[in-house]
Amino acid sequence: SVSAESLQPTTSHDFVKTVIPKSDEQRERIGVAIGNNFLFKNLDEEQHLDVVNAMVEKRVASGAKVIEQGGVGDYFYIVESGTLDCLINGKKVTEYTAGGSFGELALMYNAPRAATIVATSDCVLWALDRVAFRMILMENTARKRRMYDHFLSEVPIFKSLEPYERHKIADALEPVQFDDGVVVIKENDVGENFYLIEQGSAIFYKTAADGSQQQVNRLSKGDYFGELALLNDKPRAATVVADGKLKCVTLGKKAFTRLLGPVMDILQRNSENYHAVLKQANQ
Ligand code: 1OR
Repeated sequence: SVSAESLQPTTSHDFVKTVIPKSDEQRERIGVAIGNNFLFKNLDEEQHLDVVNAMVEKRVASGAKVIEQGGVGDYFYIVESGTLDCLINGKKVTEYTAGGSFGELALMYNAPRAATIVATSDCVLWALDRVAFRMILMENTARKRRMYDHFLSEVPIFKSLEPYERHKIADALEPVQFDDGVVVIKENDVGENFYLIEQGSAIFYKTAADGSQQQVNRLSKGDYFGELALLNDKPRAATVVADGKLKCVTLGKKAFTRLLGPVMDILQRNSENYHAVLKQANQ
């Protein structure tokens, strides 16, 4: 179980900032690697500098074990390049590529490593030690996971996911709000984001043959939209308008593809229902 104490961040007065000297080229590469990772998104300038200073470059050869299940947590890792497998009790549960990160759990909860991580090609990793991780990243990460835990567990398409898979989604979510009548998505635009409704509702319109706007759907809390254009690489199939104040969380296209892999089948299957709905609307 998770004790409240283990989630206390390391306090600033007992924290000596780690500074590992780096070349400009290394600093630039860290910038790119963490720019691809959501956990680092809301850092201020000083925190960003602290992270860059504290990181250690680790080059590992294909086949090397980076983390061993049951071991003690020392570092949190971000992948600059290469690929790694994550195994629990010898069974592969997920994999990581550039921009991915792992090894936060043991540092957050003072727990043994929950999984083994093995390089499946030569990798360049950036490692952040436990003190720096707890000081700079833990609070934000834990807050976000706590904040979305309940909501995501009640979203029908995510019901089949492991709690940890929902945590990774929580890391990547960004809140957005729309006032009554605001257009969230415009028919025929290029799709960039996927949306989940946290509060309020949205109305869906399609342009009819005579050019008029026809209402085709209305969705509310726990429903999602914006997946079609991302699934099929097609223009937006409908216009979406906030009906009253609308609170959503969104995932960008990259995160959508990476994190929703396990529910792609369900999304595809559900999208076939649209044809039936549309047929009805056009009658
Ligand atoms: P860690 O510090 O425990 C191993 O070191 C890391 O593997 C762990 O942090 C996570 O970053 C990562 N359950 C637990 N840890 C996982 C999981 C996972 N996947 C990756 N890690 N599950 C797999 C979900 C697809 C849940 C299995 C029940």
